[in-house]
Amino acid sequence: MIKVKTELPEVFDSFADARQQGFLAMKELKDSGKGVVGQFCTYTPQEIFMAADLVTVGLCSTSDETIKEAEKVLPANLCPLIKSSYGFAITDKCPYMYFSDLIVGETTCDGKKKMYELLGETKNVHILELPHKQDTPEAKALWRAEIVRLKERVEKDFDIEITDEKLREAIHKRNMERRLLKEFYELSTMTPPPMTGQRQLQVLFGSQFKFNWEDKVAEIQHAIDSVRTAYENGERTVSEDAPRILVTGCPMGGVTEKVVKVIEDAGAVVVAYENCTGAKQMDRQCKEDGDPITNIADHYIQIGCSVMTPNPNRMELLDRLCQQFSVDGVVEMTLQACHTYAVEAYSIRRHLHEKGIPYLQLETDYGTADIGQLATRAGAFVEML
Ligand code: BJ8
Repeated sequence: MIKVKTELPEVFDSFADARQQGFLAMKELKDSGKGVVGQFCTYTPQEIFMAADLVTVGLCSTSDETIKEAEKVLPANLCPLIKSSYGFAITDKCPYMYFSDLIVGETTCDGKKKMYELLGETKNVHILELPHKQDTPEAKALWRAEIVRLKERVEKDFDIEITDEKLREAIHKRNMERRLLKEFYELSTMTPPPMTGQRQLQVLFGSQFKFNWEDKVAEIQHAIDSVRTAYENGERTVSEDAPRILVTGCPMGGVTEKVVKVIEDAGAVVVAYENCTGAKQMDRQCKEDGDPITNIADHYIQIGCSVMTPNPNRMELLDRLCQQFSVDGVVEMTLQACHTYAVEAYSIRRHLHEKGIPYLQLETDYGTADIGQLATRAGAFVEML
């Protein structure tokens, strides 16, 4: 018998508040003497920190709480992710930023790159020089050298040796984490999907703030098992007729969940995320045999972010996910003043148009004033699917 509207709360709730709950866990880790590395970007190879037995935490902010303060220094017409992150740094309002012994930035977009210069005036910052091409020998050599430079910086700052063996073990662990998160979001290939896109996002976003690796993989496995069992028992949370949406674009979490909410309030369901909160970072495995530094470098440089030129890997992943998740439409979320994603939106729209897949671009910021407007546009889009 089909039972409708089971929300499986116990599985999702531990992820829903993970960022908030992680503050206490982070303080306890610091008190126990653990070193902490804060990072902003999916290109940052967490394996290096894991091999050094350090805790890694994502620092990208997801609320507008500190934007006013940041705008005293940064231009108002700048991406909210950059302004908010900088605002949390200068106001010491983010415990993760506060507890980070080392902050790793990267030369992805111009706004972040220049913000890191200012951040370096008050924090211990290391910048990874990310090439913006993926396949030339020069870009690969530069990026491998940057991974070595990061490893050496971590060894120096934390007075620890990172061996190849520890790196291989870290690659293996990160692969397992990626595999499990991928298995989790792939549950939504089913029709109807076993969870809403809001629930899926809670796990993908919240898993970043689980700092004990063993506990994290156990919780993700538990989420997979619980969702699957409930589905097999006939429980349904989503209507079979709900149009299936893939979300692409800038990273999500926190206040930008509003975009998923307006799509789902309009009667559709988000089944997949082709962004840094979702498939962009979980889709591929890092090679485990051979030189671990080369494997790490080769793995990370292939991430299909719009800062790359050209950026074929994004199209490849997008195509594959659209097919695998039987997608009816694609919604791209771009953050205001994110030039690389905004410009690339044209190519994504054209590419999907050629494949006959409807596309909508929604530009937003970290405020809530535009929710009505977003709802109107999402509603019109879902209605025509
Ligand atoms: S790999 S998506 S996490 S750079 S900060 S580019 S929104 S203007 S976040 Fe990103 Fe790494 Fe790419 Fe992923 Fe635009 Fe804002 Fe820049 Fe941003």
